[in-house]
Amino acid sequence: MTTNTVESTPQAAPPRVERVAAEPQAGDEIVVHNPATGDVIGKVPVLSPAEVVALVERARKAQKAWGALTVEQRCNRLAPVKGLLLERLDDLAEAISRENGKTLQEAMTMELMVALELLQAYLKRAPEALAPRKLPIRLAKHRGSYLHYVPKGVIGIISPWNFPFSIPFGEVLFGLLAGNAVVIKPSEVTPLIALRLRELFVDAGIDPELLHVATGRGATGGALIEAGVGHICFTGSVATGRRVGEACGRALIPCTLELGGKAAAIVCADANLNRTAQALCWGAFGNHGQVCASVERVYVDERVFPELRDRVVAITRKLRQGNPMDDVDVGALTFPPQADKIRALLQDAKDKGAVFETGGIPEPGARFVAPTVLSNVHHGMRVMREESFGPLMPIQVVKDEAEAIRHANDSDLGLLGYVFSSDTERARHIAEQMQAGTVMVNDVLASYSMAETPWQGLKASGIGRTHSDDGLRDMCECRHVNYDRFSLGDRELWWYPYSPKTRGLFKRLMRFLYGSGLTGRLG
Ligand code: TXE
Repeated sequence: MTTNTVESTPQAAPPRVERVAAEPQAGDEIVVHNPATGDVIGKVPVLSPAEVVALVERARKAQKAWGALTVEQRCNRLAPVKGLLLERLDDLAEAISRENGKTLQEAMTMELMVALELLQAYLKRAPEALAPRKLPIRLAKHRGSYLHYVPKGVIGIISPWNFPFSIPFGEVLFGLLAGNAVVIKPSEVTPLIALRLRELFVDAGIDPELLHVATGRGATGGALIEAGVGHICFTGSVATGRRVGEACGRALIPCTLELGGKAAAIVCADANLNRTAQALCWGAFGNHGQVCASVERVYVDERVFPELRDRVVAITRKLRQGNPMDDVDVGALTFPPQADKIRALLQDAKDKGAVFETGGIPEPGARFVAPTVLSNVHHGMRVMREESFGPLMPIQVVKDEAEAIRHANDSDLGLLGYVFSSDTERARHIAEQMQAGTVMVNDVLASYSMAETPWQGLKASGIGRTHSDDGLRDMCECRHVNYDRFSLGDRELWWYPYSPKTRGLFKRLMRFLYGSGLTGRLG
């Protein structure tokens, strides 16, 4: 029952499918900016479809030797990445902050620590998670069954700009642990940090041919899907996720889609309001609100609304915003078009009567959006229904928890949900009724850093999961072997020749096996 010398199923020749985005022009390049200052910080080439196919082919060749190692051997080879990452913490945090606009502290905690925890947990857990799994068989006791996990070949990762290090890092690590080679197509907004990520693995001794970065825009991502990879991990918007899912469907390859979120936080009357207010502020404004798990809307019991609002406003007013490399709490917006989306949502809310407790409508093209707390909001406003991906916290008052749950579930998205209550039993009961892939009680965002837990969306928030044992196994072909533990002679009873005698025997056997009560079974 060994999985390690088994080769991946060869992928069918890259299918000829309709292009999903415009073809790049020769010599095209991406100019990368520091979002806080507008300074140019680098340039990367836009790879053509032919160049992407060539990278996938090189990765596929390197995968043969890597996939033939045992999982333990792969863990040993990947172990030096941890030490090197620890050595490079400051350097990498600055690189992330410069390219993405998040504060240095967020680069440390939300990006680098997540990566370290994934390494620490899965360099140890991977052999067990990927070990063959025995299946219990009720009837055919003479046969045994097990599942075993074989690498898929080359994993294609299409990653976003909001967590340019930690998102592809987890997928690269799991892809490699599972015995695959990996090609990353990073966001065109933050491609430099993906190159630093590859450098980290290569400097730690991983074969450079096993991990490639295909820089480019949407068309390069489209080309990666069509280049003959065995699986696509995509994180990004719902609209692009649908296109990626369609393209994977045409290519008949599995995909993991991590899309948008509109996480609701339900605040019960018995919540610890001090902790709740702090959690909500960090959950709504952390990473400038550019988190698929961000607290995007709050439903608070009317009995505690005034006190919660006052606490939230007091915390928000103290937040220092500015250049993320300085000592601040909130950095810059990573993706300039985001300011227009936020403006539109806030204008709509204002027109419909929302009260701005803090912040306001940003200028067009703003690099910094002030953390904005809104009250007097309702579901007729876009800000309660569409993902803002900005530092906004609209708070709606509700009569009771039933109304809160109804509103929380009134969304096309279902990634994260949050419940605040001092009564854990009651909070868990509410959590179980929320339509979200993960619900956290009395905490926000942090389950992403708990490597063993799945990150998964319901509804339009996605398909599949990353992190966790299941996320690791998704990087493999799950194959089933059914074998004879001992022989029942030359033939099974249901084989040829058929006869009235065997039919009668099966009739009696079925009554005995599936009838109810002693008389039913013996009858
Ligand atoms: O995302 P896209 P963008 C949301 C956020 C943001 C919006 C747009 O609201 O304003 O998405 O951001 C690649 N085939 N989120 O434009 O388009 C693309 O090059 C294959 C939420 O950055 O989804 C990039 O690498 N790939 C999200 C990646 O897909 C294609 C995080 C994501 O790009 C492609 C980021 C195509 N046809 C943005 N078109 C979250 N859930 O956290 C684009 N790409």
